[in-house]
Amino acid sequence: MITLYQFPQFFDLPNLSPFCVKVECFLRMAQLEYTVESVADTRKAPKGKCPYISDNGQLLADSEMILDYLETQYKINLDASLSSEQKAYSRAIQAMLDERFYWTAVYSRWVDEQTWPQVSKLFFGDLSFPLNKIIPVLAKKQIIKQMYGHGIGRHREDEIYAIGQKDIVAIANILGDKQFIHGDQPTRIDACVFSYLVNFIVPPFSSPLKDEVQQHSNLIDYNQRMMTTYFPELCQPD
Ligand SMILES: N[C@@H](CCC(=O)N[C@@H](CS)C(=O)NCC(=O)O)C(=O)O
Repeated sequence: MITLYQFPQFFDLPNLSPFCVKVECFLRMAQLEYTVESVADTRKAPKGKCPYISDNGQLLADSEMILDYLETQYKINLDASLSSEQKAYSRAIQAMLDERFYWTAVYSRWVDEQTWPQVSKLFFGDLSFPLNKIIPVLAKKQIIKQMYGHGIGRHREDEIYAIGQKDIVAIANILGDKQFIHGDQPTRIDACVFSYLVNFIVPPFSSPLKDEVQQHSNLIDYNQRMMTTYFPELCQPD
């Protein structure tokens, strides 16, 4: 049995971590059975991050490596109908989102002074004094350090948001009027694209990135399509 280790769930959102949403969405797309274990502290995770899975006594970390493993182990191929060129587009989209766009999203939650008080309360509000004063400051410092190491943290706020907004426009243009990224059928990359969009559409955190997503009706419709198909239990009744 597969166990997915991911952060606790908030709002009507599969998860606040896009990487966790990607893996859970893929498990559902592939119709694999799994259970979820909630993780609040990633220090014991195999690579110090979420998500990770256990399967047949093996621990596996990193969303892309987990998907690769599941494809091999369970003979899943959601990309069977794709050409080599389409598979290459998928890889380029995934790299854009996971390796760069992700950090603009992190900025919008952890650094932007408009959103940080809400995020801090959500993540650390239950801690007792003085931990509720110390831990958020240390965690935020750590994130700022990671963003500086990545390079994105060296830009001004308006520059960071401009990068994120251009990435959102690129995704909206790639999707166009198709149902899914590669046409009428969902493929592996849809788990990744959805994981980011849903993380702007559902949580009540305002940011220029959320505003940008909301300007593209095709992205909103796509998100709704993915939600009703794969996470119907989180959809509000009309
Ligand atoms: N490359 C990893 C990235 C996972 C990742 O960055 N997870 C973040 C949450 S979105 C995390 O666990 N951060 C906790 C930490 O860095 O201590 C993947 O694809 O799974």
